[in-house]
Amino acid sequence: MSSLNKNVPANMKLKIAFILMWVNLFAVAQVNLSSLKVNHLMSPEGLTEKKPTFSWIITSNERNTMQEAYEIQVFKGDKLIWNSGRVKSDNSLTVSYGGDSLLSATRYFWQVRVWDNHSHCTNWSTKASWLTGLFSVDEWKKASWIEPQKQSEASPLFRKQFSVAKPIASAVLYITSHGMYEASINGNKVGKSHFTPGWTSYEKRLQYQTYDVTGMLNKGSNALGVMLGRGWYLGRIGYKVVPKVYSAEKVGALAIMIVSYLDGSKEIITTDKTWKTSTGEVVFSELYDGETVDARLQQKGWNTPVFDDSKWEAVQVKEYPFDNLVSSESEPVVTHELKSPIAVITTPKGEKVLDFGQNMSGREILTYKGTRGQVITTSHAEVLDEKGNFYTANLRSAKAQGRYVCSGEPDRFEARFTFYGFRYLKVEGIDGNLNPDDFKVAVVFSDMEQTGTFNSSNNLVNQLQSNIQWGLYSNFVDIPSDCPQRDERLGWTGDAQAFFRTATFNRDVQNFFRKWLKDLAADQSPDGKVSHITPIIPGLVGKGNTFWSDASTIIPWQHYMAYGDKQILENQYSSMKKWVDYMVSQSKDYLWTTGSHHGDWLFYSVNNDNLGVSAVTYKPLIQQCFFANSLDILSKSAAVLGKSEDAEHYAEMTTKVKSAFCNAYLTPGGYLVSATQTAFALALNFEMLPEAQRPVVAAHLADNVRQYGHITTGFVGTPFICHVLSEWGYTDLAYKLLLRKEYPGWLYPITMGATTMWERWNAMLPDHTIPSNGMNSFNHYAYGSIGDWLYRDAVGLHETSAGFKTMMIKPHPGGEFTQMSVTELTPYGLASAAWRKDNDAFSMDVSIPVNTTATIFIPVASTDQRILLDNTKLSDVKGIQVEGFGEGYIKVKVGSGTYRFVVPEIKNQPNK
Ligand code: RAM
Repeated sequence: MSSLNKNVPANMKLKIAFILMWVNLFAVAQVNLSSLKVNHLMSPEGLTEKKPTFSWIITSNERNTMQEAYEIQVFKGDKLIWNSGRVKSDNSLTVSYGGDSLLSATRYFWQVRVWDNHSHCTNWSTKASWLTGLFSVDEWKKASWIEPQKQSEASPLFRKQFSVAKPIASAVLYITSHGMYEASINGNKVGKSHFTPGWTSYEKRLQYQTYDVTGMLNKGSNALGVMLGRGWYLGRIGYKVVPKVYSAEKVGALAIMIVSYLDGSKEIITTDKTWKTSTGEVVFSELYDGETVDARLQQKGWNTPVFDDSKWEAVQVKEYPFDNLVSSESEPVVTHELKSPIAVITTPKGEKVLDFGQNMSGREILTYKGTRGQVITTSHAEVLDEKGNFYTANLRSAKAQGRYVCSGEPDRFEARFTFYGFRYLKVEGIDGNLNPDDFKVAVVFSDMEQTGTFNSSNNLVNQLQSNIQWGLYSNFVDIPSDCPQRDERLGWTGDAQAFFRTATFNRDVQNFFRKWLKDLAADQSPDGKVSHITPIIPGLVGKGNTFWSDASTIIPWQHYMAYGDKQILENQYSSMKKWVDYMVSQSKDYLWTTGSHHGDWLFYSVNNDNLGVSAVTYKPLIQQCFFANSLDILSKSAAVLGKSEDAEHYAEMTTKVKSAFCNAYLTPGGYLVSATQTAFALALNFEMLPEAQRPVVAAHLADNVRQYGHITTGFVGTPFICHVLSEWGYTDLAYKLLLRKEYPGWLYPITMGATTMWERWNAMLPDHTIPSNGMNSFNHYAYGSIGDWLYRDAVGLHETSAGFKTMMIKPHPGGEFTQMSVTELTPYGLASAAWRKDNDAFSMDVSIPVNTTATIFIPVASTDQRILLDNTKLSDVKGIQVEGFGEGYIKVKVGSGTYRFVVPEIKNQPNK
């Protein structure tokens, strides 16, 4: 739809309309709106943000399309409560609500239309909505915490019967718990989330969830049921036993349901002393140890109105402060898919084992009719040992077992308050052969939208990409964890920051990390130290560790660059600053050498190191690099937030910290006190060195890689090494590291059948023996940080300003690949990049979202190499801006749209 200017006379308008009709008939521009989000969530429920932000994605079949203006309308019911008017702006990501105050517990609708730079105006989008949360903690005072009479191992049930006398307009349930809850209404589970209310720094931030339950209520009698498990709040958690310090000693629930009737009246049902409690079929539940379900104890229909609860006990009512209650703002954990076994195995020891073909986080669903009282036990393992037997030693003290007691009727068992990290399931208690049809695995992780794909001509590398993604799925179960299987599963901050950029490429993790970063800040100690685990386990204190604590600066900054919303920097700024100021306070003459640190965790070290090949990097050298990097990030963040004094102050300090680094650790010949890959990579990546020295140091790094012939970095150096090699013209060596099939190397685990990333380069030896039982997970994502190099360097799709408003595509072909491609759902829409080598030709297919621009780097040997764009000589294509030649690339600036560049003769093309 095109807009006609108001000042044009009527007869002229007619003529214009007529002409436009003909133009439209022959060239119909299709400009569409999609992905309407409020605070980056699709139709969120429970938003407590008073000035929420709106975003949308524009698609168009016309090249070089930019948004020129937008108009937003917000409604309460049918009533228009805010109209932005036509706002001239290309902002389609973070437009703030500008109307009157919003009301608590209310649904709002909104729509948007935009004008583009080709004089098109879209239709109004379809309306999207959001439901506000409870704006004041006082609203919670209407409800009371309810607890069982005694804390036992069994999961308590709570129920409340109520009646609905009049026709309902809406019903909304706000609910949280100490421990985990599963709520139900009239026998049906409320929502699809698991492990609610999620894991946070509970004493300071306990989340509640908001559910629109309008469709779940009946006229007449209704029943609201809540089942609780111990979960992260009360269960065993942490790698050491620590005293419990959370306020509640029992599991408990807190809920408010607001029922609005069509006649305008309201009724509020809350947890209070009128609720009744009992226990049911879940008789034991722990995150590490598993769940026991006794189907004989099931109280059928306990959460329906017809149930007789006369034998149930009264609940205990308890008082706790409400000021830690916050509305949940990240996607819940849900079941993503059901996996069937790919093989039924009898091991040499005679164990009956099902192989699900994929290491993952999840839990089995067993549908089975056993004899009454028959006990079936399941155990979970990531791998089989060298003899092919079931292997659980690396779970350490985690029992990770399901125990199911049959009722005698057909039963369906699925754990509720736990999950397991596994590929293999051992089953005991079923005579004869296992029937694979009786078993499925529900794969569980946070419900983050898929954003990226990667594909190449090398299948082992494609499997590596799959392993990276499964490492993400398995470890993004409400918080970013180190591993999903052993007695750990903690939010190790270093692992999270090493993997963050790779994660942003694959899934939309912005809400997931917005939540987790708030816990990180809540866990920070008053002197500024950041914990190496978040949420913190009270009693397991470890703070102020380089690389781990730097998650507090690195993740907010990278989050901002990936998603383009500076609110993340506003949220985290004081936490970032406190951490940086802490480091400054610990340094002397800008050199920081004190404190206890994990160093280049799990670097290449050989047991009998007579040859001195272990790659130990001096810890203070690592510290100084991350110190400078955090200072630099803080300075850049201050600039984005308009805090110019801070920006200047921390920029000056960054320079001083870098020169202290050079004085202490750099030799005149361009060596570092630790001549390791990690040391060289960090110094180059964080630009610690004088410019003249950088190529010299890069050459030393290249020599080191050639001499070893393999990677030697641990968690700290791994995210950077390939990027630095590409940056300095050694892409051939980056490919050499990537493609190595022996230990240590990324493809070694693939040749050993791995389906997720391993914690150690050598978690399993070539003869399938497992060298370490203690700390040896087969599902740790830190080394998966190579993903970032694959997407951003090898294929080369890279943001050049926050949120991909501008981007570049700079491929680094090599490694005998014939093609590589990525697609990436950026905040502005789908971008893609692919390169291909075909006999003599090199081609690039790229697609740039509306409202963004890109610089495309086409690898050529010289300026006069022939380049075609969509079969026409590039220099003859109008409207294309060739920005020049440099470092082996022709640079071309383009607007939105899809483009195909071909270099017909690549004989002389350099290997980037
Ligand atoms: C291990 C964790 C994690 C690592 C820390 C230092 O126990 O699994 O991966 O960050 O130690």
